[in-house]
Amino acid sequence: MKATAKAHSNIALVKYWGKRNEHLMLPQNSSISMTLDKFYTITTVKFSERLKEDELWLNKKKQEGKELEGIEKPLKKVRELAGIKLKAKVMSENNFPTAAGLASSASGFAAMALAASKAAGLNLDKKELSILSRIGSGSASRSILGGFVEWKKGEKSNGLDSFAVQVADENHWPEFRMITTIVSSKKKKIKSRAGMTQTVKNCPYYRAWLDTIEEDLNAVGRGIKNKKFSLVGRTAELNSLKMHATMMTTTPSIIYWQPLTMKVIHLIQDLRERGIECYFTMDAGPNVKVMTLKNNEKKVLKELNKIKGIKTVSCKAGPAAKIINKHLF
Ligand code: 2P0
Repeated sequence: MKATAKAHSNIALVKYWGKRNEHLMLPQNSSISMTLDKFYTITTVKFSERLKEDELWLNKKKQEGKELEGIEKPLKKVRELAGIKLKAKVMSENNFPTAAGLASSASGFAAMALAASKAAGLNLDKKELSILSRIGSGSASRSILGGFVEWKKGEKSNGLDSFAVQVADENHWPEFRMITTIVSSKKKKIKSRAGMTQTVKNCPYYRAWLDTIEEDLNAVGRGIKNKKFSLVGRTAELNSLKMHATMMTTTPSIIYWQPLTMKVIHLIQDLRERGIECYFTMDAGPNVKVMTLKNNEKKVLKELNKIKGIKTVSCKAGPAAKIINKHLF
């Protein structure tokens, strides 16, 4: 009863920020993301009679406490669906820094949902996998699918209509680039989950954030389908700034930006003024992601790489989560 899955990370163009149900991980708003080809997690799950407790190994280190607790909900769901009581050993490896605003929980929980369900003998469809991943981490619901993806927030209180659907596959827009800049790979002090709770509870502008979401979803969804780069880039950049504005104005205030973050942001604005079209987006961390098209990729990378202390990785739209044959143990 062992299976291994590979799932890619994703970056949101319209961000998920805030939950309406923290237990079921139901979001306040729908979101749209791009699955990334270069960043992924590989996870092997084995159910065995020999295990007394569930075990989690992350990047070769055994995990306890909160990290271990985090996998209990999705594992419980898999056991329920498969009608088994066996404990599981979960081993997971990322090819990128964990907890640095590069959405390791997205690829991690998507890979785990797929591997665990397969190891338990289940054959879940994309919708069921997306819901199972969501129970582990909201953004993981989007990493089940490749290309450009919308996580529909749903209306039901049981969460059965809160899952991701594909907007366009990974071959739809081969010119689109998402350049990740890593300005810091330190673990962040405030995790997304706590940041969201704090924002929903204490930010005076949270309602205003929600009021602009539908418009952003429409613009980005339409922009992706029709390959309107300016529309997608402009809307995604502003959406990210609006999300950060809610973080900054909650109590206590959450400011993820570092001096290098500002340098990248100003460079992007400067490049735009010089006619090189590019836009930025940021998640719950100091790293900036830069959207551009293939014809400007080299120029943008060259300018970004002049900034001392940052690393860049240029990504295209990546594939859906899948089962692979090479196990981690
Ligand atoms: C996103 N983020 O849409 C947003 C933008 C961070 C900023 O999804 O509590 O790790 O596990 O559901 O999915 C990161 O939050 O939070 C995230 P949980 P998650 O990508």
